[in-house]
Amino acid sequence: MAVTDHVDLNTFVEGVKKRNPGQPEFVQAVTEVAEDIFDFIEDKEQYHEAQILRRIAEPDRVISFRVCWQDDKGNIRVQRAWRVQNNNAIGPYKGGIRFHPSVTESVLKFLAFEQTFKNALTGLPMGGGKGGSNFNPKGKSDGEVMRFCQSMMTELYRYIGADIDVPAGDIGVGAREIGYLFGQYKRISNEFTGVLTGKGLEYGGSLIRTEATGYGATYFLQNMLATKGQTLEGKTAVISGSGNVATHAAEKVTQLGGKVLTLSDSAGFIHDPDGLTQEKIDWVKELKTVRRGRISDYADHFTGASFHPGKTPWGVPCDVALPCATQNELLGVDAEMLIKNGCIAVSEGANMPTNLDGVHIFKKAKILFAPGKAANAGGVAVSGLEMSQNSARISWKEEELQRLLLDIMAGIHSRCQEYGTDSSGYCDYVKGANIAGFKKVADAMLAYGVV
Ligand code: NDP
Ligand code: 2IT
Repeated sequence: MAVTDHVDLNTFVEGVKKRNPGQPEFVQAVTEVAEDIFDFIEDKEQYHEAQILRRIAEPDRVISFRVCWQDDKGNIRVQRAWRVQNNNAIGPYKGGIRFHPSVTESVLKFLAFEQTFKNALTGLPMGGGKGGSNFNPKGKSDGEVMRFCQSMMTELYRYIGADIDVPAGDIGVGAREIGYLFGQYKRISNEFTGVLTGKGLEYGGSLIRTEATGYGATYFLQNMLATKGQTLEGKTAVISGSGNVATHAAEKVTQLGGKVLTLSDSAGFIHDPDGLTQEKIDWVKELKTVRRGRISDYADHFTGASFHPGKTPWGVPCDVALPCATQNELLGVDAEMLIKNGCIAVSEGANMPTNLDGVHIFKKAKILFAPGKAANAGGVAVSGLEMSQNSARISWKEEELQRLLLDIMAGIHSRCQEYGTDSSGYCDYVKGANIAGFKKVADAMLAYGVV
C-alpha cells in the first residue's frame, strides 16, 4: 500500500489546539503523550496510516447535560455535568466522576484521555472515560448531596452499564456519593449490577479499593527506588492533598519506614517536622471524610506542626515527593526547587499534577519520575477487580487483593521500563507509560479497521 502523508508533531499539536479551543488541560495532556508517541511511531507506518493517535485524541463521545436540584432553603440550583467516553477499544469505558467547581469539559476530556492509557497499562480489559460536574460539595448537607447525586444519575443512567461504561469516584466523589449514585441507578433501572465501582462493602464493593490508589502510588515509588538499590526506610516525603489518595499514600509511606512531612488542601499546606504517624493520619481521614473540615485544623491540633496558607509544599526539603491533590499543582519552579533540595523521586498520585515545564525539568534532571497514568493506576486496577468480582458474584479475600495490587503495580513498572529505558540505562517513565499504554489500545484499534 502507498505510504500516506503524515503530519509532524508540531502540526499535530497545532491541529489539536485548533479543534479544541479554550481547552488547555486537554491540549496539555495530548501534547505530553504526542511528544513520545511521535518518536515511537516514526518508523511504524501502520499507526500513521490508521490515524491512531488522532482517533484516540478525539473522544468517542462527550455527553453533556443539565442537573437541577433543590438546596435546603428551597432554591432551585442548576449545574453542568458531563460523561466523556474517550475510547472503548480494549474494554468498557471506565473512569471516575469528579465533583468540583473547576470541572469543565476540557478537564474531563484530559482525564478521559489519560484514563485510556492508564487503564491499558493495568493489563485489565478497561477502556477510558471520565465524568463529573461543577457541583461543589463543600459546605453542602448530606441531603443536598443526595438530591444532587440522584438528579445527576437520573440522566447519567441512560449512558452507563456494567458492560458499557462503569464510573467510580474521584475528587469530591467518595463512598457517600457512590452510595447515593448507585442507589438511584438501582432504583430507576431495577437492576443490581456492577455499574459503579468504589461501592460500599455491603453492596458489592471490593476490599482495598479505598486504599488502592495511594498504596499503589507508593508501591510504584518503591519499585522505582529499588532500581537504584534504595528503599523508603528513613526517607523524608512531601505529599500534597489530604483526600483519599494523599492520606493512603501517607499511610503506606509511613508503614514502609518513610517520614511524611506535609499534607495540603486548596487553602494551604501543613508541615509536621516530627512526621505523620498512623494516629495522625487517622485523625486527618476523620477530619476530611466525617467532619469535612480544613487541613489548617491539623496545625491547631498537633503541636510542632505549622500551617502555610495559600502555599504548596514543594519548598520543604525531602527525598521523595507525591503530588496527590489535582492537575497542574506542581510547576516548573517547584520542580527546580525539589531537585535543588535533593529530591530523588516523584510519584504522581494525582492526574497530571506536574505541568509540562515541570515534566521536562524532571526528565532533564533524570530523577525517578512516575507520571500519574502509571503511578496512580492502582485505584482503577482494583476497580477492575471489583468489576470481576461483581460479574462472578463473589468477593475475594483481602490478602488476595493486596497481592494482586502489588503484582499489577510491579507489572506497570516493568512495562514502563520496557518502553522507557535508554541505552545508558536511564528510564523515562513518562515515555514508557505513554508508549506501553498506546500500543495496546492502538493494536486493538488496528484490528477493528476503520470504526
Ligand atoms: P479527594 O476529593 O479525596 O481529595 C482531593 C484533595 O485535593 C483535597 O485535599 C483537596 O482539597 C485537594 N484539591 C482538590 N482540588 C484542588 C485544587 N484545585 N487546588 C488545590 N487542592 C485541591 O480526591 P482524591 O484524593 O480521590 O483525588 C486526588 C487526585 O488523585 C485527583 O487528581 C484524582 O483525579 C486522582 N486520582 C484519584 C483516584 C481515586 O481512586 N480516588 C484514582 C487515581 C487518581 P480541598 O478539600 O480544599 O478541595
Ligand atoms: O483517575 C482515576 O483513575 C480514578 N479516579 C479512578 C477510576 C476508577 O474507575 O476507579
